[in-house]
Amino acid sequence: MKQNADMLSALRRIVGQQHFLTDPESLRHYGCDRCDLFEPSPVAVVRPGTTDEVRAIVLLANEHRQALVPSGGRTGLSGGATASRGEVVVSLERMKRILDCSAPDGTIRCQAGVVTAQLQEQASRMGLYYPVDYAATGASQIGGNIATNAGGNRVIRYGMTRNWVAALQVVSGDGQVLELGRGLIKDNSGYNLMDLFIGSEGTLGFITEATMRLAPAPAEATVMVLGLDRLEYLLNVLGVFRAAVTLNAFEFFTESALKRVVERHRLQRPFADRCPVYALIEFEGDSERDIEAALAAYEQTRASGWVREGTISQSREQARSLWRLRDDISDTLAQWTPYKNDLSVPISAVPDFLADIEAYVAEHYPGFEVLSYGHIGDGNVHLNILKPEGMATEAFKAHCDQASEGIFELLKRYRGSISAEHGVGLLKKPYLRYTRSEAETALMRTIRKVLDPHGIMNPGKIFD
Ligand code: 2HG
Ligand code: ZN
Repeated sequence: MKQNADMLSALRRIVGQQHFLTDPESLRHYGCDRCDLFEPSPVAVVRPGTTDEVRAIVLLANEHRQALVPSGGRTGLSGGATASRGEVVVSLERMKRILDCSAPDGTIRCQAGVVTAQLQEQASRMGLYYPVDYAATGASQIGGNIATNAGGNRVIRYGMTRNWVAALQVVSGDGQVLELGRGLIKDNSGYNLMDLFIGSEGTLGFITEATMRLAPAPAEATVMVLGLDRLEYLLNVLGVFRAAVTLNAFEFFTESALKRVVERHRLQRPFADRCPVYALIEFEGDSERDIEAALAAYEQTRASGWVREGTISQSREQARSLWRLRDDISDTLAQWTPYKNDLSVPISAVPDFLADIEAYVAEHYPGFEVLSYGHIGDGNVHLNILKPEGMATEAFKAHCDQASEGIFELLKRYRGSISAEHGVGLLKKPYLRYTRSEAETALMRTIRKVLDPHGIMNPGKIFD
């Protein structure tokens, strides 16, 4: 007990009284991410202001074998930033300075606590573009984006966060400050250690600074929402549009998801017709020629019987409103404590996979409301199971955990992933074996041990 008290006072000295928090409200607030299925119970929260302070925290934690949970915007959905076992939460939110902008290199160097939207705004002030985009960019932080290799809405065009990281400064679990990558386009001088930290979910160390690459600013975008009768038609529609326009995004959602979003936010439906499935398409360009090409594609999908109805944005404002129908789904569903599956399969397998999932869900979730939506253009489906009213969270989770095994068996057949973009965290840890072999997990364990010999970095996340 004394040792614990000594450790806590030493932590307080490192960050200063003001940034050492133990009040119940802060412990709750910083103790979890957007996955509601685990109870937060950290012992303290610290908010370092410099890399040196982060390093001092790591050294102290090693000495006392104290578990640390790195904390960014906590918008994650797999419990990766949850502290449920007496950990110390280390929030990077004070480290939010943009350090350097280089137009010739097309990069921004910033601290880990910079909010994604702030990075996007800075890029646009430079006449450039940071393309990783999703509903939570107003709250998520760059360090967290990198630690979870965030994806989102425009992956079919721009790829995941990994593609945009040019260099990192990290404090590894054994307390070394490492500068990884030099921001060079070409650098074949040995193993890429930087890449190891991308998607490592805080298990190898703290990301304290990042140099992010930027893309050329794209032309204005146009958005369409189409109504379909069957999930299986989505891929046919994707094929037609991919050939006709430059796609930025190809998303889908079901009527059950749309209905809840429209009711909750009093949004306008895209058109009067209710269809079982909708596709949201964003393509680059808004010239007459671009629109003509998109409308020709639309006519083709209608003539083929794949699309019943559609609408197209005629202003930035309209494009934004259509995006809300998709982007507001996750937030809308939060009130039902959803159990989330974030699945991906090869694009070619999407139609068969969706049909199998539909049948599986009908059989194994009778009486549950199951909604699907996501980034179907890159093979990613977000399957959300809503908790029935009155059912205890534990019982609900247990049922879903059990039913998930069957979904993952299906996934395995398609060589898919149990976590497309949300990470493994606590939620998907029991299922890692469906995606990673024993040999791979053993190797990951060895790497973790080298960088974090005393197991202080986010223990219990990804694998034990
Ligand atoms: C999205 O695409 C996010 O909206 C959240 O990845 C997905 O809540 C979800 O299941
Ligand atoms: Zn998503």
